[in-house]
Amino acid sequence: MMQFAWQSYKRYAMGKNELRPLTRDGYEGNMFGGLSGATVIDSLDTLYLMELKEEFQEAKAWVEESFHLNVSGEASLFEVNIRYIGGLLSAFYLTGEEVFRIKAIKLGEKLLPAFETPTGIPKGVVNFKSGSNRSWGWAMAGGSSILAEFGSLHLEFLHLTQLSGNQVFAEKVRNIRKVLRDIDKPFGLYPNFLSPVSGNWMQHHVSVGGLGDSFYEYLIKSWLMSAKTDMEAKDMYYEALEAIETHLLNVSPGGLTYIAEWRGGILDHKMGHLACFSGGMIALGAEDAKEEKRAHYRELAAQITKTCHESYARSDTKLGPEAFWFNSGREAVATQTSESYYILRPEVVESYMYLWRQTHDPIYREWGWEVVMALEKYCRTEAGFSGIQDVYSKVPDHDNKQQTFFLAETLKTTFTGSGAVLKRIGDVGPCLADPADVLDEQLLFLCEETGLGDTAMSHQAQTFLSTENVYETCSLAIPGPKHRRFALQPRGFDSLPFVLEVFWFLLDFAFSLQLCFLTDFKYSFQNHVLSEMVSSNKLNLKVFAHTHTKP
Ligand code: DMJ
Repeated sequence: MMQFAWQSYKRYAMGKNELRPLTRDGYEGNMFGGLSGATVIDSLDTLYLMELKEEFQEAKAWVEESFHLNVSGEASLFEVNIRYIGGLLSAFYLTGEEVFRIKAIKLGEKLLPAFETPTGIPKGVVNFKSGSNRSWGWAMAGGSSILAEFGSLHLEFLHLTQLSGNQVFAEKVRNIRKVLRDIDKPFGLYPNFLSPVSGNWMQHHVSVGGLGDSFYEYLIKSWLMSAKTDMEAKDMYYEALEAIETHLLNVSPGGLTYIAEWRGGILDHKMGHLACFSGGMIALGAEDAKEEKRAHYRELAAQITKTCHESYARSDTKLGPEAFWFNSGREAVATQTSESYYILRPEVVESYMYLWRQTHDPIYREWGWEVVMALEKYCRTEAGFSGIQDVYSKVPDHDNKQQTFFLAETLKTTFTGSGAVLKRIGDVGPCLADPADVLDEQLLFLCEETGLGDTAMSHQAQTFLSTENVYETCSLAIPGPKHRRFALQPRGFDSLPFVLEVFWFLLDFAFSLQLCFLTDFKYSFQNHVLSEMVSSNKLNLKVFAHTHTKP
């Protein structure tokens, strides 16, 4: 899927911000101030992590040669930060290539005028030419900054300081933190609109979805990114979550847990697709919560994620709407056509990924696989992936946009949640850190072969070995004298005659890339033990190349 999305973009829109798959051309949009190539830059880490080496080199070459910063339009501070600076920083940390570091810092400097306000709370829009700034016209008549926007700069800006030595970036976001920490909060909640001039809330609308969402995410991730030293971020996160739970959390008559939106004490019983990232966030944060709250947060995360899955399961396409409601006897469905669209968003699969990693419950991979299938069926066009206007119609009405976050987030999250097994087959990682994870004696033998230790058989291992889906596994040719390939065999064939062996070898060698792509996902979702071990780097994949599995 990633290869198809990338190749389509490259073919029809290389260097533009986004691909329009129906018209087969590129689209620049009006959020990036004249910057181009948002898809290239947002995709860098996904390409790298998927080991799509050729494609990554193409993207890198484009950044080196064609990503120009001498632009003069109006840009969204938030969007440029998350897509361009975030993309460049990730690429730098993965590769150490200077080009990414230098361009990230230069671009960061171009955003600084947004912070020239009486409070230091940045405005949403910066003019690259004049260095002036303004708030969005739709944000309280142009007088307000948005919580999710100015609250989602902290991670990148700290790294800009670290990589440049220039303290200004860190100072800007520390000041935002201070304003938010010190201000009075209604019932401990953070409203979405704040005046960058007076530093007062402009309206009491609170949401974990649009306008608020990533502010909360950045708090818990700031805590984690600081190696758990940023106590302020930690405290702010858990306090905010408690207030959200007290005032926004609800359970529907049908038993679905959801986070409503709050308007000065009145609830809108709706949840946006964007709010579905919160299942993953709460799961992530559960680890460092007070002992007595951990199990509760894990359960809450699971319940919210289940609700978001319901919003997908209750549609005809098995993709979820932009917003879904809990009222008038309806639950987890959109109530208006204007909220029935799906634009390739990542939040729901992101929660599946976190929940999978935390619980190892295979249901999250089943759900992830459902999304992959639905994307293939309803969002794939001849020239790339597209959003759809109505998730309740089986006849897709494509919106003609392959969003950058589809490659940067949706596919990456699906991939990392799947374990990404076979693409990393050449890796040599630490094997079997935990003996309880060992699968069988053959694995033991192979682990010894790599010199990595003693093992014992586990219950999980037996479950894995009795999983017949193993036979749907994709294959790759594995180099090295000690390594044989892991054959793609038709179900029911335990050992194949030599001629067929050769045939299968040639077949899967020739088609490995194409074959792997889909079977990889299916395999990964279904065979959770293997996938998890790989994704948590407990397993040397070459071991599995030797593993003989039961039918
Ligand atoms: C992404 O651009 C980011 O994750 C943002 O924080 C909110 N969600 C969109 C994709 O839906």
